[in-house]
Amino acid sequence: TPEIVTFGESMALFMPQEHKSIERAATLEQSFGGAESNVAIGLARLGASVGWFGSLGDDPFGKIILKTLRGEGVDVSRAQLSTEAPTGMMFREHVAGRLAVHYFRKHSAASRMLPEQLDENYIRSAKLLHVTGITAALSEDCRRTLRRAIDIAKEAGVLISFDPNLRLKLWSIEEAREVLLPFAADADYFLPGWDELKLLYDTDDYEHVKAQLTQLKAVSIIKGRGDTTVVLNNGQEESLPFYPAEQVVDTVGAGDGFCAGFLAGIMKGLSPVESVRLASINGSLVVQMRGDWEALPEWSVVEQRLSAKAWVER
Ligand code: KDG
Repeated sequence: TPEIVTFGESMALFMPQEHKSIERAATLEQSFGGAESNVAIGLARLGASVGWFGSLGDDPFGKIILKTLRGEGVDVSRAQLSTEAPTGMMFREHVAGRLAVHYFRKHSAASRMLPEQLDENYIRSAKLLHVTGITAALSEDCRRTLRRAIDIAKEAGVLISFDPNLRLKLWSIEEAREVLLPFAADADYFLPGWDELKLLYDTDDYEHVKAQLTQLKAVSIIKGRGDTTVVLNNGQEESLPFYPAEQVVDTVGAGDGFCAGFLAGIMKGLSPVESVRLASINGSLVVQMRGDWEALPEWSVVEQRLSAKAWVER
């Protein structure tokens, strides 16, 4: 079994070349995305042992997603191609300079995931289970599946990492709060963005949020408070600067790249603070190219930047 196991929905992704709107684009470029598979690819490129599973449609999109993940070295032995429902799709475009996302995923294969389909031993024999709040937003069945996977991991002493990945296109903030905060309470590593925390705790007051997070058992990694990441670990707080990106082309996937770097660090036995350094380098590389995961670096690249420590001490 892989050391890190993750699951969720991956979708075909279509977007115009350059920063165009769909209405103005004659052709669309094809890729795929999905927060958890983005993380899995990131981990595999850093040399970690990782498995991703989920349901995809038995269609060209599902097939190329599986083939690509397999080619990246992600274990997909527990993933399924379903003949009952299609692979979900998403479209991204730029309208008036702003990124817009359109989902076509309502009755996708992934949204029909069931707890009974989980391979319990696969989860039990991992060291860490990584999940995100997107899965909880897909359907009642997916929410139960997520709950079950977390319970299996907890019972077996498998570490849990949780990225809330708030997607307000999929559900309301009220619903998200009610469902996501209990999941956060089960996590060993909680990786929210500061913007997400403000919404989840319904406040701009950092001290208040900090007090809430301190009550969780998790090490909390708050991404993007200003241009820093804050590590809250057992009442200790440490702030680290973002690794500077030479150019920013596409910020989608930055959080997943960050997460992959962080978890790779933890699996290598680094401290949470050291893992955030790695995470920050990884995240900064993702934003310099289009697509969610294409620009994720290999370990040698990150290692080189990690040893050039100047940015840490500035
Ligand atoms: O983090 C990037 C993801 O948002 C993207 O790949 C699509 O998983 C996705 C989602 O549900 O929004």
